[in-house]
Amino acid sequence: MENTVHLWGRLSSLNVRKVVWTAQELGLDFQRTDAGAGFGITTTPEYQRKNPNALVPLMEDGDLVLWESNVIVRYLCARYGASQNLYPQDLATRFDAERWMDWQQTTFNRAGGQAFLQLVRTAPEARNAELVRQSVAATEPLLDLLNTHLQHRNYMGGDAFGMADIPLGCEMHRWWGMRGAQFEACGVQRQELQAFPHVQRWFGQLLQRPGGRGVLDIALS
Ligand SMILES: N[C@@H](CCC(=O)N[C@@H](CS)C(=O)NCC(=O)O)C(=O)O
Repeated sequence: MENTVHLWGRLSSLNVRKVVWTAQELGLDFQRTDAGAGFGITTTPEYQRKNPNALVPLMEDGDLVLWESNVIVRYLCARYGASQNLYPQDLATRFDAERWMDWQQTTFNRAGGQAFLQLVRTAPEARNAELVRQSVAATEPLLDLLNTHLQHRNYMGGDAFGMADIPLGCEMHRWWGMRGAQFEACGVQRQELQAFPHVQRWFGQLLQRPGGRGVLDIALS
């Protein structure tokens, strides 16, 4: 099958990393153009005709244009992942994955976002330690929840790697890509990965996947 997938977005974005990892996981011969933030492009009328939100990522596959990162992950898995069963045909299994993907967007990402913005995107002298503290307080119960979920499962959906592992794996890359010392410099104590042993085992498996190269092994910026 000839691939025509074109992804737009800078790799410093978690949402772009998700779709790149998915395309790599599926072995697609895709094209990616850096866009967003310092790369621009998203401000052009041509781009905004395709994505009126002026955000990344954006995907084009032939005439189909999609934005919203998790939707792109779902589409790519459904369109190109049949042999890998990344988009489960069984409805109960599929919607179990869907729910975790929504949880990533609406719950985990919001909880962890401020720590990332403060510790990675804000100059040390301008950091707001209270926002970092609140972000840790919101995230650690979610890591506990994830740890319990993964206690009896290899992956988010059960025995096999599936589409829900990708967005949540990208969240782990962002959360654990921030160092304990950065939190401590703000006077905030963060629990380390070993405190969540099932998350640690699962994330360790994700880091081994060739499809995650260039995504799960890059520094945060
Ligand atoms: N819900 C959207 C969020 C997209 C989003 O907020 N993208 C950010 C990067 S993570 C962005 O485009 N920021 C502006 C820019 O890079 O120019 C999705 O999941 O795709």
